[in-house]
Amino acid sequence: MPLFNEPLHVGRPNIGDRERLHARFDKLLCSRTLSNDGPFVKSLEAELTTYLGVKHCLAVCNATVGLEIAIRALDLRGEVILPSFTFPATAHAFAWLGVTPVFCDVDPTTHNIDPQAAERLITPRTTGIVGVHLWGNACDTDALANLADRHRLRLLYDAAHALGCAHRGRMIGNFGDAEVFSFHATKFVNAGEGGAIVTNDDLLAERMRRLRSFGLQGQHVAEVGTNAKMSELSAVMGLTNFESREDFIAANRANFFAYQAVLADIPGLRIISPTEQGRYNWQYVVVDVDAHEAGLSRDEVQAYLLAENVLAKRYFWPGCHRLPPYIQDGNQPPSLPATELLCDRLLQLPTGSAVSHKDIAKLGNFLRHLVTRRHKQAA
Ligand code: T4K
Repeated sequence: MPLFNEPLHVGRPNIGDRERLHARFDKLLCSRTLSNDGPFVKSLEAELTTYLGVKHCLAVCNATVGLEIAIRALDLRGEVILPSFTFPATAHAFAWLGVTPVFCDVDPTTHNIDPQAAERLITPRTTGIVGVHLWGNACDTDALANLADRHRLRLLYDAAHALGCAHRGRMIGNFGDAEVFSFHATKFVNAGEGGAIVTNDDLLAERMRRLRSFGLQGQHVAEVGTNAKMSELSAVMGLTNFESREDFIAANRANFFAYQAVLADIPGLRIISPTEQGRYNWQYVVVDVDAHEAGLSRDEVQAYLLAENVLAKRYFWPGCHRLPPYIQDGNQPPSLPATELLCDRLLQLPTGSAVSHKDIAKLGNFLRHLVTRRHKQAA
């Protein structure tokens, strides 16, 4: 018998107040307005604008397409520098539009793009830099802004993980030219599928609004656009879940500290803490596995957990620079030592409102038993 009868997932969706959800769906069905800038999309955008303290918020169908809209609106071409240590969507958004992603190494402590390494990758073809606020930890926004200014580059942030996180007292969403959030099912605030682009730049917002809806300016097609609109169904889900955000954050936070306590003295397992105090969404529980100290590799730990019905994740393995579409013409992938290290060592454990402290205690004790047994075998 596995340790858990029901599988324990990373990314099990949080569900907000069901009564409100049902009431909103009823209203939606009665209204027969299902898309095209409907009232629920507008409400979600208004809520996010206030919460983040930004000037403009555009709800979109998902963060990947949100990135694509921002890429077009910022006129990014040629080469763009971005971290390899991210979900493939970050790189794909560029490659999809014919922009070459140039993969940069990350800072091994923050797991975010290393601005000095980024500077070394700038060529005459570079038009922009992309920071990913991984696990909700802010990038070095000052250094990146400085770099972008000095080289006249655009600066875009993939904030898919970072809703509800602040950097030095300022909400993420206010950095760079634009930032893109994800409301995918696995994010702590989900719309089923969805995302939002935010910016404080009026002209950019106007252009992105056009691009989101077939290039339409009023009734006229002003330029080539796409369809990146969020449906009213997603907005109902997003709005209702957004209202429960503080409950979800509290659950994530309590889970994080429960994991921290239970993993505290297990040799070779170290839980990664947020890089700064203050507002944080705690939506990923990231553990660094030191194979030498633990006596087991990250992949072995993952396999043992899987046998017990725990679907831990290897975000992000392999690094984007090692994915087949980015190894062209038999070229060797670039040397990104910090990225390689993190790709080989990090493991994400289940959290969110579907995970109980009892589950965490059981899982932690299992990991302790696993490492102790290995140490005894080695002695
Ligand atoms: N940038 C970054 C840095 C990102 O991390 C992401 C997405 C994006 C951009 C793009 O955002 P979107 O275009 O998606 O808005 C998941 C998500 O699919 C992906 O959105 C997310 N990042 C990434 C970190 O995680 P997978 O491959 O792990 O998904 P999957 O299907 O294995 O699901 C994970 C676990 O969640 C499973 O064990 C089952 C559980 N699950 C999943 C879904 C969809 C459920 O229990 N219910 C569900 O409905 O990528």
